[in-house]
Amino acid sequence: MNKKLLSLVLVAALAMSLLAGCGSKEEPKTTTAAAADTTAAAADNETEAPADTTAAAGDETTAAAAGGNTTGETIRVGYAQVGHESDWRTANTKNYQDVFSADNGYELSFVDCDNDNAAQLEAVRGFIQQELDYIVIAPIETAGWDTVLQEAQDAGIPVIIADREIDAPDTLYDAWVGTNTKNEGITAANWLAEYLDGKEANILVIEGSVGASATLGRTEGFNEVAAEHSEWKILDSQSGDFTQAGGQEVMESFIKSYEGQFNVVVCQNDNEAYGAMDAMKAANITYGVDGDVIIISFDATHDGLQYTLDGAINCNVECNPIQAGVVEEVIQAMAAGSDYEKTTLVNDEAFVAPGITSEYATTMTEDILAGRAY
Ligand code: GYE
Repeated sequence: MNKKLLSLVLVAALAMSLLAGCGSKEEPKTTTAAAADTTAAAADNETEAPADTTAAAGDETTAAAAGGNTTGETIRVGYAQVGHESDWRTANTKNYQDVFSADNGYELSFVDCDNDNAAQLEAVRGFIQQELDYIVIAPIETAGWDTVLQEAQDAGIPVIIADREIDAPDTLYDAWVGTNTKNEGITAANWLAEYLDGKEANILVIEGSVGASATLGRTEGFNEVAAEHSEWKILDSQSGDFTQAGGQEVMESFIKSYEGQFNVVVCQNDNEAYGAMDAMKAANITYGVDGDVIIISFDATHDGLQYTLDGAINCNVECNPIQAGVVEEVIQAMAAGSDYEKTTLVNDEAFVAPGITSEYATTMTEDILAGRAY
């Protein structure tokens, strides 16, 4: 069993499938209060798949995952991946390649869709044509899925939506595995309110890719809390496409328009934060715990946490890319004809720079960084 996966905390949702015979009758499971909060927040978010989840804390569980294919026959899985825009994405891809390996009894058809919706639809149609056994999709955007999902269903191929969410009715896919990005946005804003303790915030937001549920969720969650703070002002919010180059470009243009007017930069992933830091450095703007500008980031990848440990990023909200083991567990249950969870949330936490203590986040240490493999 994969060690990393053992450390995942899952919230398993009740969400019974409308499809006869699909879904689990098990109680939802959670290990921490934070995980229960995650579920409750998801239930508030209309655009998200976990809206079906029921917040009920119960038994403890860890992700029993990456156990390998026990059916005795090779299982052919297609994975339509978003692209390779970020360190998070690279880690997610590697995790799928490790879990769905030939040694584990799988044949993985992996397509890097390079953030192109049309390419992603084409990839899924290719999987249908090849009559693969299971299709996994990390959807670039929330919209536009109904037709192709209907095609997969007509072909009798089970579909698992992973990482991000879609707008389609949940009768059109079989399971969903991912993180609650709205809750990540709420955590970031709650931490900021705690840190500022009533002081003014003039905020610039570097959003992720347009139309991605990770962008929509983080924005919605952050804005919901921001709306309760009359002392906060969001000066501007632009997409940096989840890339370092995008983050740098947006930050350079923000500096031109708002130099001297902002004290908070929210980057919706670590790579954007790296680009934003480069742009601020070049403009002699100081940031981090000893600087003039507070930086908030998302993902908490190894390098992002290194910057957090160094005090350059004040707060980094985790998003766990290690999800393939959970997807494999669902596929193994489907193959065995057993019950499985229709919706599985992979839990996230948040980290803050040394010297900061928070009710919403863990203070970074060398040990935490040493334990972060991706
Ligand atoms: O935060 C970002 C990636 O969908 C949660 O996509 C994922 C996001 C992640 O490119 O780095």
